[in-house]
Amino acid sequence: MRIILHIDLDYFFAQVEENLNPSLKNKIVVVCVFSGRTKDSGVVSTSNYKAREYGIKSGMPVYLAKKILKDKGAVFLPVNHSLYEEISHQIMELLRNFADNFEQVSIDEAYLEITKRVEGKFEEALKLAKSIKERVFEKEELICSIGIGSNKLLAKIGSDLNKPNGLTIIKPSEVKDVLSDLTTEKLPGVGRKYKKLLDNEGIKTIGELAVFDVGSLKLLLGKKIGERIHRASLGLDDEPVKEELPKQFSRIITLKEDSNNFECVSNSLNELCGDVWSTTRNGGFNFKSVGLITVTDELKIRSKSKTLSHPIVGKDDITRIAKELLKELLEEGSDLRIRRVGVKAYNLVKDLDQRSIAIYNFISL
Ligand code: TTP
Ligand code: MG
Repeated sequence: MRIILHIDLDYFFAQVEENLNPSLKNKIVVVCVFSGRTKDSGVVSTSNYKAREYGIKSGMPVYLAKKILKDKGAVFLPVNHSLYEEISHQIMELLRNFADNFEQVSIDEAYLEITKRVEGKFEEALKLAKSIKERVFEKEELICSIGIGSNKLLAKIGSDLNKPNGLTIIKPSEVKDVLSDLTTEKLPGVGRKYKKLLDNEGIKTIGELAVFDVGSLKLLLGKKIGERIHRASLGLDDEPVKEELPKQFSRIITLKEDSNNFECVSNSLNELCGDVWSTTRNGGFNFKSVGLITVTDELKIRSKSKTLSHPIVGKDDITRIAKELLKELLEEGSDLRIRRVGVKAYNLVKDLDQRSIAIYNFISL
């Protein structure tokens, strides 16, 4: 039997905003994609749980959210996507280490196949999930929800059941009990369109769906989808966790104080570069590109990168390049104060043998 863990960060973009500006923590926070046409045109990207109490949802027009939250002291912020992506990378790299097989499915969501690691035992999976939650919080102060089950479908349903900060295990013996009273849209794959078709047939719950005639379901939803949804309603799913090679390795830290002083910031680069170097090498990779990422005191991302024609072969090289990039960056913007600084290695190349390294060393001399 397999054991799969699904993790989804809670109110991700809004939680990042709260962490960057803790005074938001007791406020209603709505993160918006503004279209720029008028002051209020655009849609809600996400919101914190305080906003959700008022019915605020992703995709809702901003003007409507503002109308609902009028006089509630709500804070509306624009999305800062590159920042969320950097934080997402940090979390995904961390999570990869806990998995036999790892599949990231969105900016804040991933599946971890953990069967071998927990020797097929749910009690061990629970312990692992708790330590994952602790590490995610230690690293980026983010809370998340985790679901564990014998396949991806059950793990995903589980992670959604007790949000925020949930941890839900659905053991094989509990599948029927847990699923039967859930409404059909809780089943991954049942979107608004299919829910409506099912509603029209009087099917409201997964339990009702599970006993609905398969032939009629195929006629209603199409052969392939009907079959898949029927199996899903019984908690069945054979989809493997699809391992993908990582695209980059990175580390980012928050400085003790915002700074635009080269010496202060570059001191942190020694450790960051050392870490990135060893994780990349331990993962069996070399890399051709080094990126320097900074988050300014105004929470803007400013980055610079350098790509070489050959893989980087020494720890000193990544540190030297990162420092050069920092120097260039500081020279470009004198008013710039750095709050977070990070380094990434990308354009990864699977391990080189010693002979190729010697040749590259020779070329780069
Ligand atoms: P979700 O995981 O769906 O939402 P969430 O993390 O904000 O809230 P929770 O998981 O606690 O229910 O999506 C992750 C991020 O993706 C979300 O923070 C913002 C972004 N997003 C959009 O920009 N538009 C959308 O319609 C959705 C659903 C998400
Ligand atoms: Mg989420």
